[in-house]
Amino acid sequence: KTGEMSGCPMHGEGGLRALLGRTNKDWWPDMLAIDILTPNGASNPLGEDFDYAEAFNALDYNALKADLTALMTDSQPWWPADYGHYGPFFIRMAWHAAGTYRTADGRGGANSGQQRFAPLDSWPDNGNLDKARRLLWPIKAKYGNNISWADLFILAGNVAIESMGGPSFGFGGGRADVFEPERDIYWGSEDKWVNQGVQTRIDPTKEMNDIEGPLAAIQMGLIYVNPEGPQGNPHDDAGMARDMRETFRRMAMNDEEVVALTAGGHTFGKAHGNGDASLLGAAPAGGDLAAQGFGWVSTHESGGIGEHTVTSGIEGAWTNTPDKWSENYFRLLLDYDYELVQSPAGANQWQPINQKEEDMAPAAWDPSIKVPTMMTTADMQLKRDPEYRKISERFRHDHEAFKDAFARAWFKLTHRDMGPKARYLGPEVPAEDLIWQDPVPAGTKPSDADVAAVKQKIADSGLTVSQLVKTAWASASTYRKSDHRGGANGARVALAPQKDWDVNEPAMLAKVIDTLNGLRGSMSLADAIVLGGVVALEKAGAGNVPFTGGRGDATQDQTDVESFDWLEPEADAFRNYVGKKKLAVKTEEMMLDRASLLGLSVPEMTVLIGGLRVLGANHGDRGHGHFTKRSGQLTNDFFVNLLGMTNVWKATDDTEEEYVATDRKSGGETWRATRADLVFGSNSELRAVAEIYAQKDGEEKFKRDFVKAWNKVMNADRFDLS
Ligand code: HEB
Repeated sequence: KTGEMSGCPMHGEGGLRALLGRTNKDWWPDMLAIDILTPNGASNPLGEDFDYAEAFNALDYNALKADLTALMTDSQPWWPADYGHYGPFFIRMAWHAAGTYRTADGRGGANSGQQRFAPLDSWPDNGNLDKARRLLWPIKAKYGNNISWADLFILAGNVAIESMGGPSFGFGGGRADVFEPERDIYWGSEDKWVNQGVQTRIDPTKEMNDIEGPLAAIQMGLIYVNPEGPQGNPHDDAGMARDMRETFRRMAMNDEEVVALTAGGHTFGKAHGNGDASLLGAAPAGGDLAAQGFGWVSTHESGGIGEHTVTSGIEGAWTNTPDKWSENYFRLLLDYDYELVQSPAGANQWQPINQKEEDMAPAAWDPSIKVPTMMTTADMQLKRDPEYRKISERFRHDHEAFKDAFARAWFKLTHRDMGPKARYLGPEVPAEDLIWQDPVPAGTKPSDADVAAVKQKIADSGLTVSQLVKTAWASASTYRKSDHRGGANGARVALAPQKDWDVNEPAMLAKVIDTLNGLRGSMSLADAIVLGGVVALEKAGAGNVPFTGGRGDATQDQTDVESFDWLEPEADAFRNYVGKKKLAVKTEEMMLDRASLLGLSVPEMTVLIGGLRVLGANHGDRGHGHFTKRSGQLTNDFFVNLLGMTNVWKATDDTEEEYVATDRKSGGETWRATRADLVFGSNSELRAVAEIYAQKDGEEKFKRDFVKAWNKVMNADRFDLS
């Protein structure tokens, strides 16, 4: 029902499925290819020296909040405020900015201001939020680099809630903007968006009754679910509740959080569908030059603004007091029976039967007119689904509990992708530690003497280079830059669930941890694990390897096991580990994915793979890619042996996961390899980098680069440094 999307979706077969699914070029073939000028994020006009934390700390925070508060009721003729208050609109903007987060890979979310770019700026579910961002522009312009768009979106949502009397749990700044669409995120492979025909990701008639990982929305172009019901069917209550549970679960929200967030959010504002959706023009990314980035421009007589706005196509407010925090959402939901009606735009929605005049909402454009309130099919599940209903009843009778649950869930929703609390900035950061922040107690920096002593003990402990390298890698490599979770700090590799992950070789890991615990003295286990890596690399001939101590150790109580389950790698090319589950993407694509989450460049990824192979870091000590006769020595043998013409490679079977090499002359077997090994010989770009390391003059560079990249991974989560 939303405005038609412009551009032509990919038709026919043969579209690139691969890691990235549909890209902006697929949706908008005419889109200007700015990216030819901006390899590797070089589009940032602020430059490398710009330190957002410093800029934010210099911000006049209270003045900004006061300006935002004033903006809420400063209605503009080009996009008039419903009820004279933009608050609800900004809440929806903030929630949609944050709501793209998915816990499977930590990508999406509000932390880089992605709502400004395609495809998100043009998703049907983000309809008309271009106007919300434009309303904020004078404030962004005024405060400049002291506030990022990404922070401004969330802060505007907070101020909106506060200015309408709603509860707040706090705000942490620190979301630095990027200046281009994130290219590493998979939004799905479908060739249709939600409004172009029915394609739902949970189809109960199909065997795979599950949304493809890592996605969290039910259809392309939606933040979560279809508000009208699964595939638009308003009568499928069970399906609607299932879709809500599953999509919210994928962003780490439980039943109580779903109820609190949805009810709290829909206490405010209205849905827009008073008109003909077919009159809407292209979404921003496909818009005419003259539209200047505005999308969904209507050819309706009034310009399709104010009274005639069409966004979702659903029409009406949820409560009789849509510009104030209140208890009315649950009261209206639970006290009335509802009947199915259609909005003027033809959308399915639910209307109270025999609604009393005082329970009706003021018309958004004229408070003297009373109109019936409504509920979407999704809202109706808070009453119809037995589990959601229990929570709704409880919240209705305990308003304080509802307020607290909403405030906390909103804070989590909007800060979930920011990583540890150490990254939060500003005067409104809540003191309380929250389990989803993965708290790690502050560590103490060990003295040089302690470091030297523990180093010696590790060297004498009998632990091998391979064991120490694998353990340090297991500890640090869970880090993902997408939501800043994971990493070596906290030593969670020694706790459930990580200690039991197959990829970590639990028995070997337990032995190493035990030994390190026995010799580390007052040094944290997290530091000792990383120091173990240093000892191993130096033993392997890496020269001096830097070490920065000061990590803390987390306890099991500080670790949300279920939420760490999501961090388990399904494959780890760096340890040549291919999980038991057959994946839809290729092993080498999984390698790119992990390298991208670790924030590695192509040379960094290449040098790490080559080095880890010869150090013997393979899972289960399998011999694949171990192209060396000097195991445990940090040499460039992997690259030398891979690029020479001595070997002829052949897949061992038609799964094409394992390859065997024979000597071109003798015909005897020489090496075995996985796809993650051979791709450095077959892909021309990776080969070009591998050549640099295989060259005679590349040996020293190889060692230097390896140590640097290794160190980067070990320190990836050290937000306490710098
Ligand atoms: Fe919401 C609005 C759906 C959740 C907040 N929503 C809305 C609409 C719809 C919806 C359809 C309308 C749009 C237009 O304008 O048309 N939601 C929905 C769903 C869900 C939700 C389906 C899931 C279940 N929300 C939510 C949350 C939040 C919210 C979570 C927060 C917290 N919303 C909101 C608001 C609004 C909305 C505030 C209003 C806006 C205005 O007023 O503008």
